[in-house]
Amino acid sequence: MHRYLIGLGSNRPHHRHGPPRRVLIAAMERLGALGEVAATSPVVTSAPLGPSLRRYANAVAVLDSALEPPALLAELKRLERRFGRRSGGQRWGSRVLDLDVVLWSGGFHVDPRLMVPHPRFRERAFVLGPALAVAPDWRDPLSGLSLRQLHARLTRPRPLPKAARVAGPVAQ
Ligand code: A4P
Ligand code: MG
Repeated sequence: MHRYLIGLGSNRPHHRHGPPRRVLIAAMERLGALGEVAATSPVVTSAPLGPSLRRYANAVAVLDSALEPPALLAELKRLERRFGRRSGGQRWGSRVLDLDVVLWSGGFHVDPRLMVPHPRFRERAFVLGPALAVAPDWRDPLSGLSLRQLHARLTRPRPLPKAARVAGPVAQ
């Protein structure tokens, strides 16, 4: 059995489920077909990163599954298509449903089709915020930091490095 942290995003309504927030709630239910959903986060909304203009709804889910990472990715892609996502659109374009593997209990998984940990999750408040609600102590195998620590780094202003403080204000 493996444990996965799955990131969910949506910035297009679905004809039956409705607005992005409802899409994510429906998708989190459907994840149960792939194993057992141990926890789901609240849904947050944020401005789009990238070219799309529509606001996003994001959430994360903790999924326990017997599937190996490549098989899980194939199922996640199938689920995206079932929610009406078309393949071949613009990268980072608007989408009904995006499912990413953020972390897994096996540490790293590196192949051209699937990189875990997700390469960009450490800079994303819309992943780390929801993740804090469900798995604050899960450690990123790359940095060794917990999700709580990664989130704090992202949201709390940090003091300047000591050298910069000693040097005083920089001339304009
Ligand atoms: N792939 C590699 N690693 C992974 C992984 N860990 N999880 C491959 C999932 N897929 C992974 O993904 C392209 C290919 O990445 C997959 O076929 C898989 O083989 P995609 O979902 O088809 O395309 P994408 O989502 O447009 O690209 P990408 O690079 O996955 O983008 P992201 O990182 O998912 O970012 N702004 C806000 N506010 N909220 C968002 O959720 N999301 C994105 C997309 C941009 N801006 C956003 C948000
Ligand atoms: Mg994606």
